Amino acid sequence: MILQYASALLISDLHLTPSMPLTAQRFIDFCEKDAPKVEAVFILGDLFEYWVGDDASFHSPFQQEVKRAIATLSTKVKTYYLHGNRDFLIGAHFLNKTGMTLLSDPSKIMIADNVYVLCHGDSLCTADIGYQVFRGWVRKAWLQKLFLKMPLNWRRSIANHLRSNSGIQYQRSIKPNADGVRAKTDVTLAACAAVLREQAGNQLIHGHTHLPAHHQENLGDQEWQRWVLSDWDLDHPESGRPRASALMIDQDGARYADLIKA
Ligand SMILES: [Mn+2]
Repeated sequence: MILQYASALLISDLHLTPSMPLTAQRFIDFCEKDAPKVEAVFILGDLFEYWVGDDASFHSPFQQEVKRAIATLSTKVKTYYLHGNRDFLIGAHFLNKTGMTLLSDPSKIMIADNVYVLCHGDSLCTADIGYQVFRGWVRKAWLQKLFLKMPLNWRRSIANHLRSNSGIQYQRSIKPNADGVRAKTDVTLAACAAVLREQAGNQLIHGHTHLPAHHQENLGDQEWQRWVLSDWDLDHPESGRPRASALMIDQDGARYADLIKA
C-alpha cells in the first residue's frame, strides 16, 4: 500500500542544534503554523546536526523542546521521517515520543495523484567513493548497537571527531564548479536513474546536497524530474543568504515555499 495524501510539505537538512536558535525557532513555528495546513509532513533527514542516541536527548532541553513541537504537530497531521547522514541513529524511542513514522530510504509516496520517490540524498552521491564506504560501515546494525552501548561522552567525542573530518563533512554551502561540472558531493545521474528505475518512478525528491533546485534530467531514454530541498540556516547571515524553505505539494503540483518571507 502506497501512502496517499492530498497535500504535503517536505523539509530536510535543518541541522538543528542549540547554537542555531533562530533556525530552531523557525522550525518550532513551522510545526505550529505552516505544517498543520497540509495532510502530511515529510522530514527527509538531517533534522538534527548530530544524534548520538535517543538516550542522549533525555538530557538535552533543546532536543526535548523540538520533540514536543513535533509531538504536538503529530496530533494534527501525519508526520514522517527518513534518516539523514547525521541523525541516522534516531531510534524507536524518539520516533514514538514524537509520533513520527519512519520511512525507509528510498520510499515511494503519492501526493495529489502524483508518485514521488523520496530519499535523504547521500546514497545518491556515488562519485564520493570514500563517503559511500563510510556510509556502508555506519549503517551496519551491529556497529550501531556497539556504538549505542558506549558511554555518552565517548559517543559525543566520536561524533565531534567525525563532524570535524573534512572527508565526510558537508559544508553549509556546496557550490558546483563554475563550468557546471558536478562536484564530488553532488548526486550522480546514474544513481538517480537507478533508484527511480528500481522504484518505478519518475519524480525524485531529496535533500542533503544543500543545492535546492528543480531539475529536468535524463540518462539515455530515462527521463525524470528532481527536486532538491534546501538546508535551513537563519543564524549565519554572514555566510550568505539566510534560508528556510519547504517543498509544498498539492493539486497545483510541487513548488518551493519560502519560510522566511512567509
Ligand atoms: Mn545530509
